[in-house]
Amino acid sequence: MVEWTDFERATIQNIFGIMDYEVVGPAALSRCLVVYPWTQRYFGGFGNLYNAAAIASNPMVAAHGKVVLHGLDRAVRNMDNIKGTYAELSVLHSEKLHVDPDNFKLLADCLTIVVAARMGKDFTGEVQAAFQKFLSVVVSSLGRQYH
Ligand code: HNI
Repeated sequence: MVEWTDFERATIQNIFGIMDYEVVGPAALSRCLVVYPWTQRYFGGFGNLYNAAAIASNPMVAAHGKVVLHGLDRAVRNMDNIKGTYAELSVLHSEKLHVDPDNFKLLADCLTIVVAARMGKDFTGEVQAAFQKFLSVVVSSLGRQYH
């Protein structure tokens, strides 16, 4: 079981509390699709992903970015049982969607970059450490079904 300090808990609650889901979700998923183009293969039904501008203005990418971010909400609300919280989602991504679990980390890194850019100087090393720890637990829990 993962132990969280009061600072880590407060930091994660705060980041998600001030999060603009409408902007951050789409930005993180778009960035992932641009920086790691092989991740596009899972979104064949999303239409035009031809270049960075097309990805940024694709409404299906934007909608799915929000879905993913709201998926992270569940972990925020259940910080003491993230593995259990994601049991079903892990099965879905492995058995049905066949998403290579390495990609979870790539999307998490894109989210970190988007959050860091928005928080500016408030994104201190300690805040980053808490956020990365949270995301690494998420990534490991989503990948659990694969191990
Ligand atoms: Ni992911 C569907 C959450 C990473 C590809 N994904 C979902 C859904 C949630 C979700 C929630 C909706 C499930 C449902 O309909 O019941 N995904 C998450 C989270 C992460 C993540 C929390 C990691 C932070 N997903 C990824 C990655 C990829 C990915 C890295 C591929 C590169 N996900 C998908 C695809 C779907 C999906 C594909 C189905 C999309 C659709 O609607 O067709």
